[in-house]
Order: sequence, then structure tokens, then C-alpha cells
Amino acid sequence: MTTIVAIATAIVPEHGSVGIVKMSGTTAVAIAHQLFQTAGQQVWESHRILYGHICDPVSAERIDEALLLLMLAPRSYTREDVVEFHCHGGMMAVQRVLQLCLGHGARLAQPGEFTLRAFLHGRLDLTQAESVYDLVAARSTRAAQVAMAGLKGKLADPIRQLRMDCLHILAEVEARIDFEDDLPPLNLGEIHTSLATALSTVTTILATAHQGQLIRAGLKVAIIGRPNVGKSSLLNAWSRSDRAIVTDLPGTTRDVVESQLVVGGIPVQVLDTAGIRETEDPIEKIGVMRTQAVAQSADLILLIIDAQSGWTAADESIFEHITKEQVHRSLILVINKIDLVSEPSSIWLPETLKKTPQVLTAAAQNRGIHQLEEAILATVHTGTIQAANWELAINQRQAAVLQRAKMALEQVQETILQQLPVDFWTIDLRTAIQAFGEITGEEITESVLEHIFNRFCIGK
Ligand SMILES: Nc1nc2c(ncn2[C@@H]2O[C@H](COP(=O)(O)OP(=O)(O)OP(=O)(O)O)[C@@H](O)[C@H]2O)c(=O)[nH]1
Ligand SMILES: [Mg+2]
Repeated sequence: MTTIVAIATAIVPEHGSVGIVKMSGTTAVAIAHQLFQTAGQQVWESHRILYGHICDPVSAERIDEALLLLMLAPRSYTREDVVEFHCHGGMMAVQRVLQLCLGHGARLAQPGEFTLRAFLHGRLDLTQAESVYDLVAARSTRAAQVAMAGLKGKLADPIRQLRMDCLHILAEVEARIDFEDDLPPLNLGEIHTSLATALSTVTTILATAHQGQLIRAGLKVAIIGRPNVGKSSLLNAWSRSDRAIVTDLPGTTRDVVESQLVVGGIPVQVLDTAGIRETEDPIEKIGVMRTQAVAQSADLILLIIDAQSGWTAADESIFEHITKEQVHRSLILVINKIDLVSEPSSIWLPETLKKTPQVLTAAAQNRGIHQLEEAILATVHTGTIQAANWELAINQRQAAVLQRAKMALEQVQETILQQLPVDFWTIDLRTAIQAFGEITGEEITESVLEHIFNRFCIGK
């Protein structure tokens, strides 16, 4: 395969002490020999680091003082010869080294092409390759742990087993089609048990899709309410920062203020918004419009009210507005400033809010944050996640394919039940086998590969 090259580290001016240029392919070592001058007697051996200078062979200019790491096939990420130049960080050194490699026969790698080669050479299966992407994209410890579990084969192993089990049933069935007279009849009881077990495994794995979506995409939470109820104070207390300006003047927040948090392993984007009210102030007006846009795009809305003033007509109108447009969205009622009232739990609330989860807080005193997080987790998890499943969390592609496998297996069960001829079984069994193969990559089309690897960054 042609030699590919890319900058493997982030390129940021004035930042990053080290930048890595990575090359993989049959001519990688030869190109490195042309560009890298080692000092003294250093041996070009696999898994060794050499010290020297990267020089332009034409102008003899020294481009950088660097380390060179050699990983010869097949003991490398791509299973090809891999060379890494560990240069000085920042913008220039790595870009100039990249240009030199390109000028000496390497071509710029496509996004994810190193990992694609690792997959094509059998070093990783498809679930592991997707886990590599997940690990790089992880925004919480939990997401990173799930990615590492995938990298270890925690998803591939059961899927491969399912495929083997279906192949076994298919072989039994096909043997009956070809050599009906020479073989004992099919053991229907055994097949029934195998199918039921397979279906139960598929259903268990499918149930992790919801948590997969949560830990990958995260949750967008909007703090909404009247001016001065303590929305910004809540953001600050929650993020343990002074991120948002807090004053006792209603209409303090004009723009959307964002903070990134992690709640129970889920990355959460919290958005503090301008308090909603009728206003003539042109800046505040824009702020209120932005609040409405944020409320519409959020996965979860925290509607904040002031414990002292209780449920007001203005709260009612905001609530109506939110629920009118967001019937499907989750809502939590946060009763703030409970330090100012003696009986916060006896605050009157309309009947329509009786089913909405409620949390009592005193944001200015950092009280109630833990309960708020618990209420959020309870809302997003409602019955769909068992803690035991946390280790594994399939992505949307895997869920869609697995759903196809599930339907096919159910169809096989139905076919047996209706006592249809065995030829009928094979069609659905093959569909299930094909689906399992698409998850691990044993059966795959070019467009699926493109879809998966195009999401990667260049250099991975
Ligand atoms: N006693 C008490 N005061 C609070 C509490 N939370 C916020 N406050 C006070 O309420 C006032 C308004 O707080 P903010 O956080 O700015 O309110 P907001 O909802 O962001 O207001 P706008 O940005 O104007 O919409 C400030 O003086 C806060 O110190 C609380 O739990 N208890
Ligand atoms: Mg505010």
C-alpha cells in the first residue's frame, strides 16, 4: 500500500511541546532515511527511538531537532512499517516535516486511514476501530472506560459468538436440505433454545444503545425561568465557578452562558439563559429570543422558580410556552431560594405540574445540587439502564444493524412455529449472520467503511 503521512497531534500556535508526524507504508523507512540524520552510531531497529535532525535533502537546511520512532511491520498500529517523527510542537515544525514527507513520495492520509489500515490488516475488528474513535472523542471518564471496553473486544466477543451460533444452526438446516435422507431429523428443541438464547443476548446488548447515545452525544440542559429567580446562581453553584454574572437586578443575563459538566458519566452542556419577560430593552429582547431558541433545542429543561414568590402568573406562562412546544422533552421544576421560606415543600403548584420531578435548591448557598443531579439521572435513565450494563454501550450504527438481526431471528422463530419448510429458515438466518458480520466487520461494504472512518480525524 502507498505510504501515507499525517500530523498526528493537534496543531495549536504556541501550544503543545511535542508534535508528531506519522508515516505508514512500504516506503516509510526509506523516506525517513532520506530526511533524518542521526548523530553518532545509532541502529535503525524496530521499536527504537533515534535522536537526530530532520533535514531538507535538497537545501540541506535543518528543519528540526527531533526523535524518530521506528515500528516495523507487523508490530505496528497499521501492521505496516510505521515511522514517527517527534518534533517540536506548535505550528511550523510539524507542517514543514509533513511537507518534506509529501515531497519525498508519501501522500496525505485520509481521515482515519491509519485505523482503516489497522482494520484491513486484521489488527482491529470494526467494533474496536469504532472504539478508537470513541476514546478520542470521549468527554467523560465513563465514555473513555466504555471505549476501552470496546477496544478490549467486549462487544466483538459476544457478537462473534452470536454469529457462530447462527452459522451452526444454518449448517444443520442446510445439511437437511442437501442430504435429507441420510441424516436424523433436526433437533427442534435444541434449535429453539439456541434461538431464544441468541435473542435474549441481542436484546440485552440493544438495551445499551440508550446509554451509548447519552455518553457519546451528552445532554443539553437549559436553565429557564423568570428574571432574578437564581438561574445564573444555579449555573455557578453547579459548575463551582463564577461563570455567569449574578446581581440582584432582574435582567442581568443577556446572552446564553454555557458550562460543560459531567453528571454520572454523562457529559452535560448546561446553558444559563436570560430571564423570560416582556421587555422594551432591545438587548434584553434579543436575550429572551435566544432563551427561547435554547429551550427548543435542549434535551432537558430546568424550570426555575423563586420559593419566596411561589408559582406566579409569569411562571405559568413560561411553563405553558415550554410544554406547548416541547411535549416530548424532559422537564424538572427547580424551586430555588428555599433558604428564604420556612416550608418550601408546601409551596402551591398547579395540578399540571404534579407529575414533574421537583428539586429544592438554595443556589446562593450551593444547596440542592446533588439532588438536582440525581433528578436529572433519574429522568434520563428511566428504567432503561441497569448499572451492570455500563461497561458496554453500542453506538447508533451498531444498534440499527443489531435491530435488523433481532427481527431476522424473530422471523426464524415464527417460521419454525408455522412449520414452514426449512428453506424458509435459511433466508432469515443468513440476514442475522450478515448483520452480526457487519458489526464486527467480517462482512462489510465500502460505503459502511467510508461512513465509519470519515468521522475520524486525519492522523488517527
Ligand atoms: N437568598 C437567596 N438568594 C439567591 C439564591 N439564588 C440566587 N439568589 C440571589 O438572587 C439574585 C438573582 O440571582 P441571579 O442568579 O442573577 O438570577 P437570574 O435568574 O440569573 O436572573 P437574570 O439573569 O436576571 O434572569 C441575586 O442577588 C442572587 O444572589 C438563593 O438560593 N437564595
Ligand atoms: Mg442570570
